[in-house]
Amino acid sequence: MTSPPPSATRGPVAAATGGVLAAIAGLAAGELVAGLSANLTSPVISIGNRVVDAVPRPVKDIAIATFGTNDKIALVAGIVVVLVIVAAVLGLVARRRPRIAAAGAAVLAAVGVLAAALDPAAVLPWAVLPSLATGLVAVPVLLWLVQGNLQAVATTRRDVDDRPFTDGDRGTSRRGFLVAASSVIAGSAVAAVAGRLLGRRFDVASERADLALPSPGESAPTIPTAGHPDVEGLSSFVTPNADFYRIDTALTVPQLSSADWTLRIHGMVDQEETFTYDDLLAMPSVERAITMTCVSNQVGGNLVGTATWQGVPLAALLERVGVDPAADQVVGRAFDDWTAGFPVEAVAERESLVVYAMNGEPLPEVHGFPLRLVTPGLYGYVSATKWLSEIELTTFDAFDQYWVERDWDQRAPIKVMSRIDTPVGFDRLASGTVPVAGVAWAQTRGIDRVEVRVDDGEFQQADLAEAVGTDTWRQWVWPWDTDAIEPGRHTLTVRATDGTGEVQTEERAEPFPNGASGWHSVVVFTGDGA
Ligand SMILES: Nc1nc2c(c(=O)[nH]1)N[C@H]1C(S)=C(S)[C@@H](COP(=O)(O)O)O[C@H]1N2
Ligand SMILES: [Mo]
Repeated sequence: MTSPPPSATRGPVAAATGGVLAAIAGLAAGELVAGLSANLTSPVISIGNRVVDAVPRPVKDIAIATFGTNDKIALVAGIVVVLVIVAAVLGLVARRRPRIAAAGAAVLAAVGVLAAALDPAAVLPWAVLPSLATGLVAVPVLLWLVQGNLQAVATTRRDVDDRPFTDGDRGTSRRGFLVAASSVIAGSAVAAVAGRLLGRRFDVASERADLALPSPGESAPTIPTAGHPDVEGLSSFVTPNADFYRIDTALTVPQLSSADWTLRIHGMVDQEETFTYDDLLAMPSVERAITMTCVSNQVGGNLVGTATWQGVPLAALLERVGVDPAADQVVGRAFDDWTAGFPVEAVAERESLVVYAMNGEPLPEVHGFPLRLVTPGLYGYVSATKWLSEIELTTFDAFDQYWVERDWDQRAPIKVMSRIDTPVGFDRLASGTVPVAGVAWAQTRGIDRVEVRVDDGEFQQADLAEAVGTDTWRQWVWPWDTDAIEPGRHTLTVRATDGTGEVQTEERAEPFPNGASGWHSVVVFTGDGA
């Protein structure tokens, strides 16, 4: 029973390439189908979204520590790399085991189908169509590129053409492969570009640009110039929308139309109610200056920003639905089932807002268009649901929000924190007086004092800019006479005291589970040695 192993129809390089091209063709088909409706997502993004929700916290921490806010790009790139490797292997397998390779490709597509079907934002059954298209294209293309015909799948291992190629065959075969491969590449490019162009129809950018906002019943305080010392390198008091940090679990920027947007308030209420975007715009609104902070912000980090936010006080909406006194948690739910929850008392005490405008513009897409929640003094993960579609009244016992399910703290008030914006680390300073300046925040308590020290010296009081309110950061400057100190390497350290007298702790803590703590320091060089 010794029959020689059948020879391959393609060389290994061509076969592996064929596998990868089949994957590309499949994904391009998925992209094309995804472009047909606003509710469809391409397979890689569907899989990526499920990975984001599923990875255990330590893995996520490592990813964020390594890639920072590029973690999304890293994840998508990682998925693509794995896919390319698996596709190449399937190409090699397809030389002798076309059925197994076809089955493997079908399983990959099925992973996409499953990922799309499990997406909480999925509109079923349509959501599985892009991944289905990927499989329906990838499998035949794989067989065609590697085996030269689609019937290969009906052959058994024994049937595979085991006639050794003659030189002439090889030439023909190679030419045939190149022609087939080129047409697959061209077809894929057309499909992918067409899919992207079609998908643009659902971008909300132009709709957003055309929206007219009502003027707020109460405007945010104008920022007194004294609130913003004129020091080069100091953050602007109001963070422009384009510079405002972005943190969320969405791999692509959701494109959600305000035209058919609704906000449903339900759960432990007397009478649930659903508001349209226009309903909310028609209600009395307020505009507030509020500094928002991410719990993942490191000491000295930039996941913090200040904006004016316009919207409807949540208290007014809750009054309409009537809250069951037994409810102790307000949960904001996004279109994709992401959730943030905070104490019911915070709604009135901190003034939670259902927000539709940021710095005088409709909310940018990345910051939650068309609606989001903002609550002063609570880290974003418990308070600031973007792309807000539901508010549910419940209890802390009954429901764990997204990040609480992943072990972060249930209650997360923002810690008092200060940051040196200028000079920056390793600056070489000119002689004379150098302004050391930065920001300090303890939202809802306000900042009462900021102190700076040089090396291990005494803390010196910095000049505080006028407070705009207790919900925003406060800017500070400390003029440093660098001639009064020995030239060389020095460490500047800052600490703040909040409105309740609490002094920012020196004790270092990592962001997990309730926010980083510790003093921010920068090392600089002074004097002639500079
Ligand atoms: N839907 C949704 N909303 C979300 C998040 C998210 O992942 N999904 N992240 C939250 C976190 S952790 C923070 S810090 C803030 C950040 O808001 P920004 O991106 O507008 O700065 O949004 C919050 N709202
Ligand atoms: Mo966050």
